[in-house]
Amino acid sequence: MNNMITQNHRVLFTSVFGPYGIKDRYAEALGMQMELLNNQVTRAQGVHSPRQSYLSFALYLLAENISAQSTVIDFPSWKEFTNELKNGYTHVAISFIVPNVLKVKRMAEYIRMHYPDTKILLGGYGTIIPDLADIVPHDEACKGEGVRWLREYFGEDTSAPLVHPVLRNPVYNYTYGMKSNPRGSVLLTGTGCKNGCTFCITSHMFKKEYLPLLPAGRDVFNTCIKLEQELGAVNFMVMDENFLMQKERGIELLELMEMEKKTYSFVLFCSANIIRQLGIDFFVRMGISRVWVGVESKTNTHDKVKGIDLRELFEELQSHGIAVLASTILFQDHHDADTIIDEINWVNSLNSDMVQFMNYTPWPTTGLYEKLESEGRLKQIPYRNQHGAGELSFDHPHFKNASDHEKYLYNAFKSKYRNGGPAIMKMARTAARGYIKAVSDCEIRENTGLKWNNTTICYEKTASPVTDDFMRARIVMMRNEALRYRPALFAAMLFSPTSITRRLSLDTIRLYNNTFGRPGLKDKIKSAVILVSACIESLRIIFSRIAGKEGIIRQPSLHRVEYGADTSAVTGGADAVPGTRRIITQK
Ligand code: B12
Ligand code: SF4
Repeated sequence: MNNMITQNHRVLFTSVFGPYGIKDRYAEALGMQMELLNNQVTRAQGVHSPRQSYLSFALYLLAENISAQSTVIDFPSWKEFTNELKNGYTHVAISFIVPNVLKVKRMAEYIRMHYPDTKILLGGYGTIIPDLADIVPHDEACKGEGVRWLREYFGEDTSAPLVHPVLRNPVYNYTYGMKSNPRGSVLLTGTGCKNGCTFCITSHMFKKEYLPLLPAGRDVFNTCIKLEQELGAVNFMVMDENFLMQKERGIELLELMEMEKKTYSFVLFCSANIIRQLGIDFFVRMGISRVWVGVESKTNTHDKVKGIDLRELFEELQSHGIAVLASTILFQDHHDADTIIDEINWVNSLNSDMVQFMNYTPWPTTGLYEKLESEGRLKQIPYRNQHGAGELSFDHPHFKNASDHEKYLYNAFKSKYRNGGPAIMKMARTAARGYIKAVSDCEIRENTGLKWNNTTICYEKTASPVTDDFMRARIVMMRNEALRYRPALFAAMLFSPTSITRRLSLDTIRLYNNTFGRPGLKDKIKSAVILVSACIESLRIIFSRIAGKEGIIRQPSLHRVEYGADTSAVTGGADAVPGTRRIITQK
């Protein structure tokens, strides 16, 4: 196929239809909300749980990087999806994950019935389903990196530079029920991971390879600039399994940030060994504000955590202002009624700001799946129920009762909350501690003539004292970030679950007062407004529970973007930003 033909194509990119997190004929409620924090990180934290939803990033990335005229619809209702089809498309490309397979089935069957000439392309993690062809009618399925695959499908240049989408992130933001404007964006820097941990679908999906989308530090930096210019964003969520594993890219990015005086900040995934290799000073300088670290298990030690004292590491990160989200897996084979509790207590004792608990899930194509299959231990659990928060899809040696699988998971979240306190209070504490440390460390370094060396990635002695302008600018940013939490602290204390966590909240308020002075009138008013909002939100949660739900289920609304037909998308590239984008309408 050539570009002339591509010009005649009209491609609709879509996510699965909503509502999400509500049990119906197509998907489950438990574990299926379109939110990260409330669904699988601060679950059981009730009113304290920060509420955010994210776009289906792959759709925009794909649409941006082919030259055919394209439309993205993200989070459509069934009606919005069927109405959109009336606009006439030659291809419908659907991104989905395993537990949403019945939604895709409905969408694909509808297309086949009403638009038999339209080609159906599937992509995303749902394509690992072994009997997918029997369930969902489709023409092609992309089982891996989509940009190269789609370009090949449409006969375009697969090696053309990548055009990065410009996306506001998150989609919405609520703190104690108070809505605020999302300010950040997202960086899609690469897919996959070469480590190939046996259970890990994000590695196996990409054949245990890392496939960079933004290979060099300069590509990432240029993309940050583009996102700042177009959205005013300076905080970025980095979608990459282990962004800093490509050390040279990270180091180059920091070098460019320093040269251009850009104190961007990042939220990212990073394994413990990489944090240790790069060192805390690099992390602070880079502006990492939150890091997601897989701890997996106390006994089943993976290479990435081997020999590392995680509690010490987390304390080091937090004392430098970097919030830690630890993630761990329940119901590994060595877990029994005692060891699973030990494991949960151990993870909680690491004192991270947040923990993601997830039930062990053997995803097709992984080493774990093959092992369990060969042992005859896979159970026939419907795909819609394979979301990591419910019944295990394999026979566990010690936990035979399905209700235990849900119960232990829920109780793990509850114990984290009751022992550690609300995540929002913990993150506020971390941010304030980081600011205090950054100020004193910077002062000491300036007075003793220590200067940052981006080649050795550490501070080194120089003949005379130097002013560290970059770090001073970073400190201003850290201060502002810490102060953003302040209005929520009073609500965090009043709604605290136990007397211990209430004392911790009070202590955090004192830390803020000692560091930043007593709150001014504006902050007091904001605190009062948040408190009222928290009371209303609490009542809403109570009503939701009476109605049989775990809490308030929020829905992201339709996000629709049209991309005009143009070959510039495949000849642009990170250096050519921002002129290469082809958006014609957006709502
Ligand atoms: C962001 C995210 C979310 C967001 C979803 C945002 C949204 N609007 O969809 C939130 C936090 C809400 C979420 C929720 C859940 N998620 Co989630 N999520 C992710 C995460 C971290 C990143 C996905 C992403 O955007 N990556 C960046 C893009 C660029 O990469 P990509 O999606 O892989 O897309 C590439 C290819 O796959 C391909 N591609 C993708 N779609 C398509 C479509 C076509 C047509 C083509 C050609 C190609 C193609 O091309 C892209 C570029 O190469 C992944 C883990 C990960 N690191 O990837 C888990 C992940 C996708 N989630 C997962 C799961 C299970 C869930 C939940 C059930 C909760 C849970 N238990 O984890 C819920 C379900 C919510 C729901 N109702 O659907 C699993 C899916 C497993 C599976 N085999 O299906 C993953 C892999 C995590 C894991 N390791 O288990 N999630
Ligand atoms: S290091 Fe993390 S992303 Fe990589 S394979 Fe292991 S679990 Fe997956």
